[in-house]
Amino acid sequence: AAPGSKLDVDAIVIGAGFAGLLAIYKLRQAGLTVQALEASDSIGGVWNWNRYPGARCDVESMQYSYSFSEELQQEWEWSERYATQPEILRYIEHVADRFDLNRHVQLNTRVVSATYQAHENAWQIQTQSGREITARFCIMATGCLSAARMPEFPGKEKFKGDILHTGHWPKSGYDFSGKHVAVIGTGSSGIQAIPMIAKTAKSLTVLQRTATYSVPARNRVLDATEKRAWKANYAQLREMARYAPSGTLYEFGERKAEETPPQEQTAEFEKRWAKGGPGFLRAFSDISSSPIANKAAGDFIRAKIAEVVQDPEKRRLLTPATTLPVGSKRICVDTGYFETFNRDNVDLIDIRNDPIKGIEENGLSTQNRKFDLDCIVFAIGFDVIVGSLMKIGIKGRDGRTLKEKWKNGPGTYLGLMVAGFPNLFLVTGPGSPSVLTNMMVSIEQHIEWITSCLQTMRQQGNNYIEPDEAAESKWMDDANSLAETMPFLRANSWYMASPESGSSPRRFMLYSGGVGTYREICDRVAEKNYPGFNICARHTVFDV
Ligand code: NA7
Repeated sequence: AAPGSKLDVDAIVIGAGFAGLLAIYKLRQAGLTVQALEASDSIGGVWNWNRYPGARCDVESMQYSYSFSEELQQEWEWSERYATQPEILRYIEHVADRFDLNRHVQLNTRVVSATYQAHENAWQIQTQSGREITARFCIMATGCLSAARMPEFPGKEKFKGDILHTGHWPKSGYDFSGKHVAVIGTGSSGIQAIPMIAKTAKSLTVLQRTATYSVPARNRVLDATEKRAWKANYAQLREMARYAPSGTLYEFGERKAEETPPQEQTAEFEKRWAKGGPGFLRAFSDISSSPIANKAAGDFIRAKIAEVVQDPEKRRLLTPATTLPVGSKRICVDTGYFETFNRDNVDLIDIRNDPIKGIEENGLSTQNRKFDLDCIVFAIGFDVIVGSLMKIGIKGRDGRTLKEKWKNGPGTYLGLMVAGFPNLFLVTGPGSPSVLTNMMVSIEQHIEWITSCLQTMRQQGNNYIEPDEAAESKWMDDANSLAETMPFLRANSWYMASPESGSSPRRFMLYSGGVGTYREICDRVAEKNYPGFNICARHTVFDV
């Protein structure tokens, strides 16, 4: 900590995934002392927990990596277009070693509470083992898709077989061979795991609540020429990505689908389908803004599913409803997902109409059927965006918890800070572009902004920062109004704060104006000396 301070460190970072490790690197570079606390026995965050078969990133590997070191980005060799979980984890470990970050990380340390102490102007962090650490600043690098959701299915404890969650996969792996397996959930994780599990399991029963849009990944080995082309222009391409709508570079279609003749529309969609990846949604400039264009994209995917899936009933069930806009839920990217349902050992159950009744000793029952199982895989997702924050008892300036403060929905200023919670920074939290973006680009933007803010404060002799209630309310209202203008964001999805995530009424949780515009807003706030924030110097018992 600063000379003369009795605090343990200047900044505590909670979590040692991509965000936490970058926070260590940047804050240390800025001259702050840092301690990161990580609940797991290894670093990597979601890439440490999500070890299920088929787990890979759906942002291309050349774009899903750190940009802070030119040497790093030149030297690291990604092997495939979309990196697998083990390769991403190897990358994270390489970065941690190369930049000597591990010595700032304490593993096996779950934080149970973080309490702001006004008389010390510091955060007191308590770990599960009872240790207390004090720091002036606290950075919540806890992830936005990291708190594995596990609703109570009646009878779960009676099950004699194995229960797995994609977001909390055993490090030792799991052998499905010869087993009767059920997978619950068909989001990105389910869609990646299902084709892999089907290859070895004796039988696989997929329990689907909502049919999902998915585009083929067309994953492949990255060839040397392609990598060279990226690397020759890396700095420039990264800069473009920083201002791209979602922080990922695609071939952005400039025409509107609404103004394109049907045959040309289909040709463009075909081209994108053949290329693979979420760039499909960038075929035309109006897919997210025009219901007609959006339906054209949806119809194209529906027709592709119809071409692949042979069984008429499975085909019907796997076809996303025309009332569900494409992109209202994060689009899935798959390898042979729909084809998997042509296998003899794979069955599909519609749990929207035949809901799960309960789990028993030997399997699972829906209202109408019973399944004998050796293993149940929950691919049901996460308590998104706020989940990992809610797991920690965070108590602010007035002794109020973050849970109480957010009981009618989460609120932040710029997605970065919360009124009543001084010196506490969020990364990819509510009110930020977060899961609408390439997470690496968002993480780098947040951490750079926070670091520069703390440096400025230090230069000005300040040690206290808190956003105004008014700035916070306006930010969240504006974010919600912005989302209301985008039809595809009005559909039900985990982009919405719902009563389950503490919000009543339902509200849009994120900033949807694009990562580039968001960056410009944040930069402008910094340039103007932080309007909307109260920044000052507090003299405390801890300072000499
Ligand atoms: P998602 O995208 O939240 O998907 C969860 C899936 O599980 C989805 O199909 C849900 O159906 C289903 N689900 C959720 N709760 C239940 C219950 N209680 N019963 C039955 N089915 C349920 O999570 P993923 O892990 O796949 O992906 C999350 C992100 O992580 C992904 O976008 C990547 O960026 C990484 P629903 O659609 O809600 O009806």
